[in-house]
Amino acid sequence: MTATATSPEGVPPSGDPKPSFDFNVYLSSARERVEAALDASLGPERPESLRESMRYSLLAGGKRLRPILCLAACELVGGDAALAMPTAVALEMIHTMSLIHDDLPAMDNDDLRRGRPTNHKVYGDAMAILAGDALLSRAFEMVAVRSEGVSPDRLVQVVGELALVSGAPGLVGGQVVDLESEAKQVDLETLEYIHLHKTAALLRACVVTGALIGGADAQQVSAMRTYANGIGLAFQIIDDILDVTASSEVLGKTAGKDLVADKTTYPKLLGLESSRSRALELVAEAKSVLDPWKDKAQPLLALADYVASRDR
Ligand code: GRG
Repeated sequence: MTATATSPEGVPPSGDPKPSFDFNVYLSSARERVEAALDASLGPERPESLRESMRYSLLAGGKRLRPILCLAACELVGGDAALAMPTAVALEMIHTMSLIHDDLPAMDNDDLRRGRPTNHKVYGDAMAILAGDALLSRAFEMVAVRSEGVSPDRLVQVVGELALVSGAPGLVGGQVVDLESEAKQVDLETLEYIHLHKTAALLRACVVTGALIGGADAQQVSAMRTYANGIGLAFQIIDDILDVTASSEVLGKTAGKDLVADKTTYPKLLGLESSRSRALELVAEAKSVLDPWKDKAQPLLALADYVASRDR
């Protein structure tokens, strides 16, 4: 046998077998770390009723896709995910506040979220608005005050990303166009505008901030933006599909709402099958920007597939 020969199992005698990546193990371990950090993230907010309302929604479960994307992007570029955890928590806080406000009677008027009654159903509209406000402020505190070991210039960039995504250029802008489009037939361009702002923008902020904290250069940050736009739109297409194909029980939120509200959705504009193909196409495009990272990209590659194949 020569020095370069492989064993019958195909493993080079000189090296260890390359450990195979197990996405389920990765996901449950990342979720566990995120849940612990979220649990520890709320300080002694007073009054107690505000704290209870904030905790009710923040710790209500959810897939935790956004914080996990942030941690994965940080590791992709060679950073220490622990340094990105306060930002990962901040992103989940922004996401949760947007869900609380989205569910309010003045917006989407929903009773069910993450398998439980919505925040305003339990605590009332005023408290739900205030809990959302407090979570948004706490998100910025997590980054600006509670991040250790990250250089101030990187943190300023992260704060900038969070400000952009939570304002008119991001979630709020998308929500406004969505509200203004109610009961109207909108074209694909408007639909994409809504989803790029309501959904993709926050996913983009997750990978961009994670990469920034991990020390990414401008080219790597730009790759993260492209990746997130693809998975963000795909995420929303799958959301639209699940709204018509899954039950409220499985989704943990009211199914069939788009049909009842006569909303324009991807399945309505393209049909179910073309919507599915479009989502797969977007995910494939998103994954292709990760090519330069080879095996290091396995978590983000698998997260992109997860977005396309999720059932809730
Ligand atoms: C941020 C200041 C500020 C205001 C928010 C209400 C609003 C303005 C925007 C609405 C944003 C919104 C609710 C977008 C929908 C995004 C979406 C598809 C949510 C579902 O995400 P999942 O499936 O949920 O990841 P889980 O529960 O798993 O976290």
